[in-house]
Amino acid sequence: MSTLYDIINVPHPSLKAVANPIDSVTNDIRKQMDTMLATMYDAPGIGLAANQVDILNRVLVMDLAGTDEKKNPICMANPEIIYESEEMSVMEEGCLSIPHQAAEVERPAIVRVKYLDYNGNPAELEAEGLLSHCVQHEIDHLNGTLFIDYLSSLKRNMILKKVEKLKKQNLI
Ligand code: GNR
Ligand code: NI
Repeated sequence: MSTLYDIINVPHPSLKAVANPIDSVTNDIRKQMDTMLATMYDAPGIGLAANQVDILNRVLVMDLAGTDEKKNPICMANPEIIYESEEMSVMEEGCLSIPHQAAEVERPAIVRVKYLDYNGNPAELEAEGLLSHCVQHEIDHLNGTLFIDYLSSLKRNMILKKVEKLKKQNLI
């Protein structure tokens, strides 16, 4: 039986915290990545950052494969954006920590990310489309930023109120 983490929701303070770099990808970090992947698949979602499971280290996981496709897990420690295109892209985003809410977010269309992989080896990923939005969304989490922080305060507060209402109705 594999254990899962609990995903925290707004307004938990860990979602606003800046996560700490890891020294190296140890067996414990690999275990954390495995449990984060299981938690993400269970949710289900296409990405998960450590802050969302109340762990403040710079670890994220992603998998954009569809439910009927072969799994394609991507694990990153200490990710850094080393290139972003001037061209921008707008896409509807959601977040497991802001359940049942979505909004259009504008981000650099293409990014290149440097990170340590599951085996602790340096790696780079160039991403466009949904993967680009996802990896930027996850790195934002590690920096205490949520997609609603890019919206007007009016839209952000509407979303936060809707989440509170769903909680009160026990729908989350
Ligand atoms: O499952 C998720 N879908 C998604 C869609 C568009 C842009 C980003 C994402 S990430 C999100 C899961 C999540 O909250 N990751 O932090
Ligand atoms: Ni999110």
